[in-house]
Amino acid sequence: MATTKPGLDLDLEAFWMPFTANRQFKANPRFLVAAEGMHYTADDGSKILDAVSGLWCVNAGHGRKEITEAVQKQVAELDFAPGFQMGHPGAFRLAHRLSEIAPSPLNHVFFTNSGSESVDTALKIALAYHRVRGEGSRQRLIGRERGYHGVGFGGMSVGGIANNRKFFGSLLAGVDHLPHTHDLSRNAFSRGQPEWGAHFADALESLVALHDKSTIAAVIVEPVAGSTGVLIPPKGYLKRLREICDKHQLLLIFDEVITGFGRLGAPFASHYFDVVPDMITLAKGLTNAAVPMGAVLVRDEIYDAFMKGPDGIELFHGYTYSGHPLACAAGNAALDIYHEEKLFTRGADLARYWEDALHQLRGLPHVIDIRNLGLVGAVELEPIAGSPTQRAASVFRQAFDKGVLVRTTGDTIALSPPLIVEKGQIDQIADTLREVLKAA
Ligand code: PXG
Repeated sequence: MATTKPGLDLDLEAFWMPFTANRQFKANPRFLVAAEGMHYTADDGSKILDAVSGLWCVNAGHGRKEITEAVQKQVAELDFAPGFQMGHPGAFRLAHRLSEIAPSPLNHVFFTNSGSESVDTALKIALAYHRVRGEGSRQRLIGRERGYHGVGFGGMSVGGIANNRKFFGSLLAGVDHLPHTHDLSRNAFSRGQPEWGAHFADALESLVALHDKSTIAAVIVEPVAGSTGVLIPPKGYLKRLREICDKHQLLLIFDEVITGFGRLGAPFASHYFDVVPDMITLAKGLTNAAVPMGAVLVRDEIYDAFMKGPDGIELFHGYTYSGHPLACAAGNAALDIYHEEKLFTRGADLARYWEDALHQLRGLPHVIDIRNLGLVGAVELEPIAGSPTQRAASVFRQAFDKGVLVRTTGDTIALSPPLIVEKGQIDQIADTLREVLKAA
């Protein structure tokens, strides 16, 4: 059956949309046709304020001319260069610049094309690292309940969102999970990091006792869990995870696909929380989302272990498009903007204003929690009995009709505007949500 989009002369059937209720969307399609700065333009010409940076990725705002021009120039000059046994300058330049921003000593960069690929790459590096240094029995990977690490088999396996796992068989063997840290009975309406809950990290000691450290390769967590609905780590939690990993020589991987590139008001969450992991996975803001790209930042010690091996290929892993010239051009141009406009720290300047604006929504009908850190925020709603997700879905639709794009996950409204957001626009986001929630 052909469904069509009136006015755009489009048949909607062929495109199987990702993470989308296809039938619902196609019955009532919403199209975006242009974007600039803080706004999308919908196909009816209306301007929509982007309160989620696209999908947490357009950190410097839309339609940045510097990035457009850099990509245009690159595609005309060198459209593609093989990345295996060949190089091009943009990839080395971008890797070097990333290593300068990264917390020391994460001085090496492996390029991928998405967050999912970054996660699978980091997990593979962790397994191979233990093997090349002579501890190949370390094969277990530990993730966390409610974690989101993309949709590859590795990321899905360490991830902890039931719907993303249950359809896809038995996943990777040898994976276990830490408990998540979300407890509304203790922490509802915390401003910034919750005071209570560092002890959730101690569950790692229990997993080490159960499996023995000699079987565990790595632990992966999002410093702030994004997709599952913005879960802020309790004070001291990440430091404690780091200590336990050190004690048992487990690699600690921070998945910073969302928290990277200024989202918390520091270049990476690792800086914000003052905890240095062994690897950091990146994507999204790396190119300001203009061209797909991901990366894994790797500690010296790990890279060096591979470089001491026999001559020849040190890591049998890579993608046709690892370090693609267009992605590198976009990445280099995005870094220029982040530095020139001081966007890595702008979130810190605005964090208090953002926090106050969101917490003013407390007391509105069905609001059971509000949480925030840097320029991330979430409003959790009481689900409609028997119809989970419907309340938030309705808020999403009404906010869109009033000109603000938010993101929902379960019954949580997630917010993460581009880092160029102005105070007046923060007010607009909060005012729109207030209007919609009053009637929810
Ligand atoms: N890790 C984390 C922490 C992510 O947030 C990925 C890995 C996977 O990245 P790719 O590029 O393969 O999608 C992500 C992606 C949402 C939402 O609204 C979040 C993501 C993607 C789409 C929607 O919560 N995060």
